[in-house]
Amino acid sequence: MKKLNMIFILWLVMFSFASFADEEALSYISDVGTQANLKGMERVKQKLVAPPFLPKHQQKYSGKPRIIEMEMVIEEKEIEIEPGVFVQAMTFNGTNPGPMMVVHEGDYVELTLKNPQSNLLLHNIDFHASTGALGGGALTKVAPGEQVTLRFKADKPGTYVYHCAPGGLMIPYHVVSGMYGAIMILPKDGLKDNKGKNVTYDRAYYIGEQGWYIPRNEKGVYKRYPNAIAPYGDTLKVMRGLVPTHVTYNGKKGALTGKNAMKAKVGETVLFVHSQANEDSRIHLIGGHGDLVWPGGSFRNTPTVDRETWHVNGGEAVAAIYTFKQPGLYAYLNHDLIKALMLGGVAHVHVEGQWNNDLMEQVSKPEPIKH
Ligand SMILES: [Cu+2]
Repeated sequence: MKKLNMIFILWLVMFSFASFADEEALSYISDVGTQANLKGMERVKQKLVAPPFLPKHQQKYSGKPRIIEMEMVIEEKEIEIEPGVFVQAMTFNGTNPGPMMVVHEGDYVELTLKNPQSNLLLHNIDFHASTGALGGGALTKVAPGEQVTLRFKADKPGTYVYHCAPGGLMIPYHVVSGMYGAIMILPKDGLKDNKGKNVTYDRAYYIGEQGWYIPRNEKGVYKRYPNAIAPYGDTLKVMRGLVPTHVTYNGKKGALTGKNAMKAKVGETVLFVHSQANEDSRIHLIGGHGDLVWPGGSFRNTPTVDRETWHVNGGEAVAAIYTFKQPGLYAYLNHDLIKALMLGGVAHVHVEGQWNNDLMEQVSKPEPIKH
């Protein structure tokens, strides 16, 4: 009972602290300002899907701007990020990361966010792609049992993170508990290379990198908790060390390796969108490259070419394109190799096709050194 009271007080403190910034942000919002003109605009429903997949979309869209309606349900749920290691995750639509949204420049995103009664905490959504009201965070606070609908204009083509930001220390706590995802806003006339020539992709994958900060007991065993707020105090202590205990690519160890590896064929061009909502990351495709990488995630930036490793700042999503030229298994990882191989930040791409001996050949097999 005492513990429950503590949780409630804590929740109240966080809630009241959080509301200062919101009141300030909300005080600017009124009916007097510029009105959205949505008359006659087509409404399209987008069915969101679990990563690493993207919802069905067109790479080019030359029509009039549309209102893209989507819905996300917040789920507080325990997930096993590797065998025997559990976290009380907070998620958009039950996955880590949350689903990728795809719209075109000039479209309006109209999101209905539901926080079911079965959850314990207040949540919201801050879209880095949007403008105003703390990225929509001030307008989307929903307590358990509530829903809210936010509309924003997708006027910046690029890939952008969205995340929960309920205020104060709850912001990093919710983000490191898994509550983020990404949106891709495609230019109407499609993606362009560094020379301004159109590029298209045959497949697209979305990888969300997550650092977890899991408390241990006196014996060094990772602790398990009954709900999303119970680990708060312990987790904050681990967070203060700034070093995650685990890093996952799409929510758990093995989510994108082995039989879950991403797939491609020789000759196919693949778009990879990588997001990190908290720590920085350095992406590397072992045996391949970033043929085109859009710095900072903006499609307005000229893509850089032939990258060996590319940076994803904590709080951004970055798109890269690669055309596979050789079959085999590729590791896609954080080239902070400690994070990749000791903490878990790795995915695989399994590529089918014919080997090209012109690009690489084993001239002689390993054998004893000849004198
Ligand atoms: Cu949240």
